[in-house]
Amino acid sequence: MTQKNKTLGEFIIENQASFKYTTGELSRLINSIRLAAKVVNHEVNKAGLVDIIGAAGDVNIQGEDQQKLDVYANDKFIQTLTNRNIVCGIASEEEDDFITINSQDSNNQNKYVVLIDPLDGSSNIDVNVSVGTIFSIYRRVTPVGTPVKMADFLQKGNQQVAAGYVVYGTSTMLVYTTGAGVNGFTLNPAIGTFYLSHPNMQFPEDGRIYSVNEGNYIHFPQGIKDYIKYCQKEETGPYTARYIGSLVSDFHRNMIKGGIYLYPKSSKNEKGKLRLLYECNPMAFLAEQANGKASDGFQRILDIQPTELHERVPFICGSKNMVEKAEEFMRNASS
Ligand code: AHM
Ligand code: MG
Repeated sequence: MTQKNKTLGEFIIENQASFKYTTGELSRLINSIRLAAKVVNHEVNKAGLVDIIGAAGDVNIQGEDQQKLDVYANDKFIQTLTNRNIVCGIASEEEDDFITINSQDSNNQNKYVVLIDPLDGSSNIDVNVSVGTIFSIYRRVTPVGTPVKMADFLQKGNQQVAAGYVVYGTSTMLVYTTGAGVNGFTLNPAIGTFYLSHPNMQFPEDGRIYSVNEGNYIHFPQGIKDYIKYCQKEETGPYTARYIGSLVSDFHRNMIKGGIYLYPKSSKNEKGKLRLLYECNPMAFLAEQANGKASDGFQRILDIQPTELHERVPFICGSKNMVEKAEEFMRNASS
């Protein structure tokens, strides 16, 4: 069998042995994410057909309107992870607090916590533009057999054991890492199977695409303004601007073609917009595993000690040389 004919299920089993804690639990966890992704994909693809789009009426902890598909995706991921009795806790963008899973069957022996953004880029749902799911997985730090605590979720990104995303795009892909490179799987919707389509994904060292919401330009820090001007200079190229407004899709394109994604802080948004725990950390882990880089402008994202479940952080991520250049502009502007 060639690499490319391999299904995600087969890949997970074959690679289980290379993971340092080989109990099979992490494999089961990724399998359940695979299942939930298929269910959510089915619903996302129906979004234009049925009256599922529009605000559900609730407002999440960030004060944003929830759309029905966000709620649906949140429920499906939580349900799947809970039913399969794999994790001891879940934190989600759509839930104010983390969820404790007390499973009697396993005698509370489950070791993993999952942090998830069930449907990121949700402002794109009603306009038929790609959205995604982002997930991050840690081993708990508190003793098994006891309920999970906040400390299990507030771990530095460098402690992640796995992370990934699903992009519901022209085709649906699941891309993930367990710390041994990044692999991408494409869903064949006819038979509902993910196939290994992008083995060992790597950011090109350099790129020519920059992705940023330039509508916020006047509110950006000087270093970011200077970097954007550098991207636009005749001598530099100029670079191409591509901004979907869906982190997963912008990241995915940049990883394949070479590019940089920036969501800086601004005078409107002192800490930026993106959430450290279930948006930036998993993307940063994937970026590093794919030879890219992720920074808040001054330090490595994965080394930041989180203090709150829903905290935000400025985010610069992509091809290594491009991120380093942006950091250089940030340093120069602040010195
Ligand atoms: P969300 O979690 O509310 O969907 O917000 C996250 C999204 C990212 O996917 C995207 O890159 C960014 O917000 C776009 O924000 P903006 O519209 O401010 O450019
Ligand atoms: Mg989000």
